[in-house]
Amino acid sequence: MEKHYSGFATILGRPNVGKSTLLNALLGRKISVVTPTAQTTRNRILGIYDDESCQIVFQDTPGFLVPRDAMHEFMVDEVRRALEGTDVVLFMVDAAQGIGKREQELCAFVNVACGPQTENAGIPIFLIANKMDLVHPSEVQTCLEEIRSLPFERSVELITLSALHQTGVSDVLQAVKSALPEGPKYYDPDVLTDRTERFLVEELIREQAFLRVKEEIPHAIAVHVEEMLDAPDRKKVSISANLIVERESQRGILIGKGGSMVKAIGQDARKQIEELLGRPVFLELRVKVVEKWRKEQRALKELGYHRR
Ligand SMILES: Nc1nc2c(ncn2[C@@H]2O[C@H](COP(=O)(O)OP(=O)(O)OP(=O)(O)O)[C@@H](O)[C@H]2O)c(=O)[nH]1
Ligand SMILES: [Mg+2]
Repeated sequence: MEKHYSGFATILGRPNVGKSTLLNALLGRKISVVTPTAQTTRNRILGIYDDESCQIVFQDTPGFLVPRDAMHEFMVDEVRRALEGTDVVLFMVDAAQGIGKREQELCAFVNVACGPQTENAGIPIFLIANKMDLVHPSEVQTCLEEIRSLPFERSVELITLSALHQTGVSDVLQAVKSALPEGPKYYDPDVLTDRTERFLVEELIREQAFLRVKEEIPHAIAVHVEEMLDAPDRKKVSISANLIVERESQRGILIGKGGSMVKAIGQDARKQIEELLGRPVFLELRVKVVEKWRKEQRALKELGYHRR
């Protein structure tokens, strides 16, 4: 029988470098939400690639940051746990932005997490230079030299990519495939993610809200699906969800003039959800205030930001 390879490949990087865009491009399906706002992803999300000879469990992670509240601490914890038992690390940087303090910190973090005394000792690390489409051809060499200068404590292979334009995605796939250990399928070949439909629905609603508000407001938004009911003939799904913010003023913004904002969010989220579920959706959205939910463990837990 032919050999089968499998394992976990963890995508890491500071916020906004394009991790979730890469996950979706690798799978050819939208699993993880993407917005121009940094700190869009808050949970570790698995996306499972499967073919005859291998199964790769890609992990999208929240952008690496210095925590300022309990929400951030959860996010960094998700990154830490994603590294536990991973087989490959995909360290992503935004080539157009170059190397900053955050990359240096993340590099140090990876050096420790994959150090010689750890269970990750010796696992392959790929350095992924994303957003190459934004780098002027005359700058490419200098840009890649800077990225290569990151002080990893082992040799790393550099791969250039534009996740948005899907160039270089197959190189990432090939590199991971060739780095995987022999092993069985961990998931049924039909399974695409470890996440429930309910979670994906909440994310799609949050994505639409993020796309419409600016500055600090996106970070104060969470989404909670209260009810998701299939019609008896399974032809339609009724979803009732809350958009949660921290303050009355934010609630006003999300509701918008005469309810126009929440209506627009609902309309676009509904289209996305229908695509996900493959059937018509009735979506009822309300905007609720939960003061300081980002700082309180109980609220975080209720909103799904806790260890699973
Ligand atoms: N020009 C360009 N933009 C990209 C590329 N990849 C991603 N983007 C854009 O960069 C922004 C952030 O992308 P995400 O995939 O959400 O980034 P992320 O690393 O998952 O961000 P967080 O979840 O916040 O950590 C979005 O507006 C993407 O469309 C790329 O290759 N080129
Ligand atoms: Mg993301």
